[in-house]
Amino acid sequence: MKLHQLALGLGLALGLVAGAQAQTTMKISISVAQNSHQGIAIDTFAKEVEKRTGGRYKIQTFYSGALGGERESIEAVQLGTQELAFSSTGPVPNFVPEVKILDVPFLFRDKAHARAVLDGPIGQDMLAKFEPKGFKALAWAENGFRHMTNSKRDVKTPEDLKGLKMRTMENPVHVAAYKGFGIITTPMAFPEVFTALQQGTVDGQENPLSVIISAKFDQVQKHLTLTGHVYSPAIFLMNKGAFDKLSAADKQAFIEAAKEGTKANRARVDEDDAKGVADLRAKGMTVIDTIDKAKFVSALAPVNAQFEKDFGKANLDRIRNFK
Ligand code: EAX
Repeated sequence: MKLHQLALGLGLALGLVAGAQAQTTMKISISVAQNSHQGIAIDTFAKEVEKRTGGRYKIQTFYSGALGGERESIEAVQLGTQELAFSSTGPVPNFVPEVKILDVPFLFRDKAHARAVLDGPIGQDMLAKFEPKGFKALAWAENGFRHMTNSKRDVKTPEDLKGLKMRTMENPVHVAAYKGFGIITTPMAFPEVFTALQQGTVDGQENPLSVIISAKFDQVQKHLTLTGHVYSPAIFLMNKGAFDKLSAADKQAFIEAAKEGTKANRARVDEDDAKGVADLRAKGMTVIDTIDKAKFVSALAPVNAQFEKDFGKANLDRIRNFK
C-alpha cells in the first residue's frame, strides 16, 4: 500500500469513528399507540430534531407504554435513564405541584382557550417550574378534552355517575373532582386500563376521543358521554442535564422540534374530535353528545370551593378570563 493510500484509509477510518461518535441517540416514549395524536407528536419531533441537527441527534420512539406508563416515563426522565418523554399532565403534579391548577375541571371553555393559555405567559411561566425538578419542559402540547365512558349505563345527568367505578389518572385533582360526582375512583396507570375495563375491574374510564379511539376502548365500553369535564394538557419533557449539554443552537433545535410536534399533535386532536363520535358510533358505542353542562358544573360546586381555597380564586380566574 502506498503511503498516500494508507493516509487516505486512516483518514476515512477516523472520519467514520468521528461520525459514529457525533451521532447521539435519545429515547422518547408515550403510553398510547403510534397511530394517535401523541404518536404524531413524537414522530414529528424525532424527524425535526434529526433534520435540525443535521442528523447528529437521533430520537428513538417508543409507543404503547413499551417503556412503562406516564409516571414511570417522567421518573425515568428525571433520573436521566431516559432522555425524553411525552406525557399528559396526569402524573405531573407528583413531580411539579404548580401544574395541578391546569387539571381543574371546567377551567377551560374550549381548546382555543386552553391553547392560548398554554402558549401565553401563564403556560410559558409554568414551563420554568419544571427546571428545579430536573426537567427541561420543551413545549406544551395536548391530550384534549376528556369524556366519560362506561359499560353500565348511559350517563345523561351527573346523578348517573353516582356509584360508577371508574379508572382515573394518578392525579389528585381529578380524583377529588370525580369523587365529587359520586364516582368510585380507582387511580391506575394507562397501560393497565384496557384489561381492567375488559375484566370488569372498573366500570369505566375517562379520556379524550383521541385516546378512546387509539386505545380501542369501544371494544370494552358501550356508553360514551361527551362530558368534556376537563381539559388534559400534554407536555414534551427532557432530562435537564441532557438538555444543558446541548449547544445553544441544538437547544433551539430541540425546542423548535417540540413546537412542530405540538402543531401536528393539535391538528390530529382536531381531526379526531371532528370525526370521533361518528367513528365510535359506527363501532357500536352509544354516544350522548349533548348534556346540560351547567348541571355537571354545579354538581362540583363543593369541590370547586375547595379548589378555590387550594389554588387561589385569583389564579383560577386569571386562567378562566384569559383572552
Ligand atoms: O396521555 O392516562 C391517561 O388516561 C392519559 O390520558 C393517556 O395515557 C394519554
